[in-house]
Amino acid sequence: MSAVVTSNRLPCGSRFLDLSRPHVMGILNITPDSFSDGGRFTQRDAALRHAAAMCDAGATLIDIGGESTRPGARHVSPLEELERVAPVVEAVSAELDVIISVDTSTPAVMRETARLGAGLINDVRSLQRDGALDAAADTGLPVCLMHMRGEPHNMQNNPQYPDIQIEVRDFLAERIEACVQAGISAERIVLDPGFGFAKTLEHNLSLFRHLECLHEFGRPLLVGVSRKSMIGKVLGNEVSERLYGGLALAALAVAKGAHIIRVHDVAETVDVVRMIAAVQAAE
Ligand code: 9MG
Repeated sequence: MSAVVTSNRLPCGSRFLDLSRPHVMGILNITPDSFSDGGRFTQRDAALRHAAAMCDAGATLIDIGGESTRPGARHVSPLEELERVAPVVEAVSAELDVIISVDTSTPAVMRETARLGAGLINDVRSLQRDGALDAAADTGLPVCLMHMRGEPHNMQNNPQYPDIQIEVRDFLAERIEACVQAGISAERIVLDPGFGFAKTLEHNLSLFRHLECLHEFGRPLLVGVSRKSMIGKVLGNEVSERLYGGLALAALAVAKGAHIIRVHDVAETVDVVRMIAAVQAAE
């Protein structure tokens, strides 16, 4: 059982997300070197195969992104982002029974992918780009609002807050209010503290420890920590060695009432989430 939200059904375009249990969201990054050095169709087909494998492994959402949010990533124009993401959204929507989340801050990408079958907008910039609030409102889709200060290229330049819990809570409250003013009802909002975005290790650990505080908004929580540096900093390991650390955090997040866990390693995380859900459902 996940933490209390106002309704147990989140409408996501033509599908619903059942919030009475936790879900795993598989990550599908579409960058030129993600899948192959072949042509556009080759890349689309490889992306579709990867999405299908994640669905088979138990993902109920697939997060498709064409603009990397890693520090130092190259800026991608709206057209380039759309050319990366749109064919994959279209193919996944046609072929797979899954909720498509689009990882974007770009209004044109929100509008076009909604038309092609996306069910959720996942914006790490919380709809702060010009035109993003209106675009998201027009799609009618739910939106994931995430805490971040600055931009991915400078967000890790010595982030400081008097109190990280208050910082994240006040930021999300302000973005919820901006959404409501723009015509996006609170019932369409998912919240995310933004692990690894403009935060030190201490910020990340403290936020995680007090994750329950975010239930005060009564909205579903999304947690993304898969393979992130907070795991590497604690365990002293490389990206390729962070599976167990990520599973520990996934388990903790679900135990603290998170509704959506965004991961690369879907099969392993689904086992963790299902096992916890079984215990939570017991008498
Ligand atoms: C796109 N992306 C990368 N990390 C993320 C996280 O932690 N949360 C969300 N919502 N999106 C993320």
